[in-house]
Amino acid sequence: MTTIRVPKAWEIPETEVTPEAIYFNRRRFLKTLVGASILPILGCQSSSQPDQKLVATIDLAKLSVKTNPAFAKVDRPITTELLAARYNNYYEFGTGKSIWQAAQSLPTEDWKVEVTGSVKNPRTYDLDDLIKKFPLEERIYRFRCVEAWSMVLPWIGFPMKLLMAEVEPTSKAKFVRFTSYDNPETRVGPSWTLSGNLPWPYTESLTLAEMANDLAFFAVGIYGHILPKQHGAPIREVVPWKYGFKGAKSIVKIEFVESQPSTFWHTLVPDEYDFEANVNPSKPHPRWSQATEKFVGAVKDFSWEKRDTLPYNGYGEYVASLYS
Ligand SMILES: Nc1nc2c(c(=O)[nH]1)N[C@H]1C(S)=C(S)[C@@H](COP(=O)(O)O)O[C@H]1N2
Ligand SMILES: [Mo]
Repeated sequence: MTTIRVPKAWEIPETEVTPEAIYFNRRRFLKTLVGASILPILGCQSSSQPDQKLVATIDLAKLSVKTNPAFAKVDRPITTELLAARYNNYYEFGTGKSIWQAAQSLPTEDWKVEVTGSVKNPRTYDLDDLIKKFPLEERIYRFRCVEAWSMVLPWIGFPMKLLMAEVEPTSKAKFVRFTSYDNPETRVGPSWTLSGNLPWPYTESLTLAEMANDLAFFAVGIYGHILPKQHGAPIREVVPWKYGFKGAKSIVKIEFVESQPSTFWHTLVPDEYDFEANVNPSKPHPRWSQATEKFVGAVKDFSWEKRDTLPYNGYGEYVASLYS
């Protein structure tokens, strides 16, 4: 086996550092780490208008989506659309942040979501039915990745509790598990690490009390459009009081289960990615502090503005009682 030189931290452009991916990147996937940074790409854009290739054809405006007044504003600006659309974590499409083009190969036509397990009404939904069944609303939420960067994103979707009411989990159900789309033949992300095979497909889980919380949301759109593929089209979880990895993208299966299921990051590195993963400034990640975060705001002054991390990412009034 040939040895690949591991670059020192100061040799890696800041915007490409992906601490979550360190396990895959170190030896085998170094190339994606040192690829083009996001800054030159953004520099080519003369305005902050989104590239039409990034946005989908169905205009959610036609469905007269309104902003939920309870979640209409946060204390910082909404991240510029183009920036949010080109700085992503979606490891099925690569371990760097610039996966937006690779993600365009995700096949989203005729999408189905299977709801199964301990539920009274198991059912497979066509995505169109889901979108029509539940009233869509816009919510402006903070977003906090465990890697200590943050954004503010205008999601469109519906509260998870509406789906719960529809399918009726049984009294035995204690957790819900979300499974992302995965095709090992087209997946460009890694399939193994030094510690063994990666636990694909990507899975995440919540307790039923968390799923029933007002904040827990299924997003089918963002910035007024249906979700671009790199954000997890056509449907993803959004749980803003938890670190970003808890929000599985491109969901194909929702399963109600009786005991805590295995999940992707927690299986891979349990002491770095705990199951609960609530945003907590006073609980450092084993490899870095969580006391502050770098806020990705506007393109014109892309500056990684440093901010204090908020307990529960600022959503304590909604969720703190779940954990007392
Ligand atoms: N299927 C899948 N879902 C995923 C991920 C992933 O790699 N695969 N990455 C997670 C992580 S670590 C983060 S921070 C968010 C990023 O969401 P965004 O790219 O839409 O900002 O998606 C989460 N959901
Ligand atoms: Mo993340």
